[in-house]
Amino acid sequence: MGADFQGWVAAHQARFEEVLCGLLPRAEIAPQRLHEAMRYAVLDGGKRVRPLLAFAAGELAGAETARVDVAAAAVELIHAYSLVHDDMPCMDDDVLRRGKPTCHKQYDEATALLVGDALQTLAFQLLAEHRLNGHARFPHPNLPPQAREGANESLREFHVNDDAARQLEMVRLLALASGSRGMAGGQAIDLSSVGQSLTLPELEFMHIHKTGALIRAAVLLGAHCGSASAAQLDRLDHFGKLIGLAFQVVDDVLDCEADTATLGKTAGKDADNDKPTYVSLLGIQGARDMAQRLHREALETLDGFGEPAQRLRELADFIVLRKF
Ligand code: GRG
Repeated sequence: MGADFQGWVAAHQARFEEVLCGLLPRAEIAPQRLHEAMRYAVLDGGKRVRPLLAFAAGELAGAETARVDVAAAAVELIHAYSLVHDDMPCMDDDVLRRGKPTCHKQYDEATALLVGDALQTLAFQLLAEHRLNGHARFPHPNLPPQAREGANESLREFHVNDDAARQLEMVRLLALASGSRGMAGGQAIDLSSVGQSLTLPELEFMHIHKTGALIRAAVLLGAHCGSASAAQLDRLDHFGKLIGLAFQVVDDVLDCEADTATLGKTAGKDADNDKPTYVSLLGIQGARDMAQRLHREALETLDGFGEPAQRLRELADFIVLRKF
């Protein structure tokens, strides 16, 4: 991974942190504890892989960064909500996430439940309100005065000239990816598969939904912020599907091979919980081979896009080669 790519990642991560900071309700606003817990769950942690995919797809489609910010934030809020709920005792029951206590440990279960609910609805609120009437509403009214003057200055009043139909399509895409035919459905299958032996197609179906759907949506939403053609969107959708699955295969390998400190979450949970994974089905080497194959196929779908797809290629490399 080149220094240029690392610089791109670091710059986007830092800038996006400011964006999220401004879009989340301030902790001083009532209900303070809920807002503080929402900020705890979202800010200061995570690789931001989904937003980075949205930014890279947006670059390919010639989108303004400020426009992609809203779509990327919506996806990341859905992701953060899913992690908060997944960590709760009724699901995966974990105590560590992103290197710090899970939300229900830091606060309490009822608060964690509401954090997830509120992050999910905020995601759709952002997609709906930031693209209306020709102008985005940055800086967000929740921003404190000093932040309005500072970090989000570049986001102020960028012109949004896309039509309401495209905005609606983005809301639809994110809802589909998050709901029972996407992430929540995949999670339901995951919870019911504990102690079961799944076939490879069954495992794939589960992960294409649980993990893949949101990653796929991140790519598509980023591209929708620009001017990708229907044929390009189809190819990007296929790229998102392949790289989303590769992400999960690598996640299964890391769960076996990496340690808790590196992952920032409890390692070895899948085996402890007797969950079917790519490693349990294919062995470590088989899972690694599968990740390589998915990576190769994902890169092939980008053939023909040329230089503008370079960041997507590099992100695909990162997803497969990552160590955390
Ligand atoms: C609760 C509806 C609902 C869904 C939960 C995403 C999920 C579904 C559960 C998380 C469990 C898990 C570990 C899934 C494996 C893949 C995954 C989503 C890992 C975490 O994503 P990263 O590595 O996390 O992008 P960071 O912290 O970097 O954002």
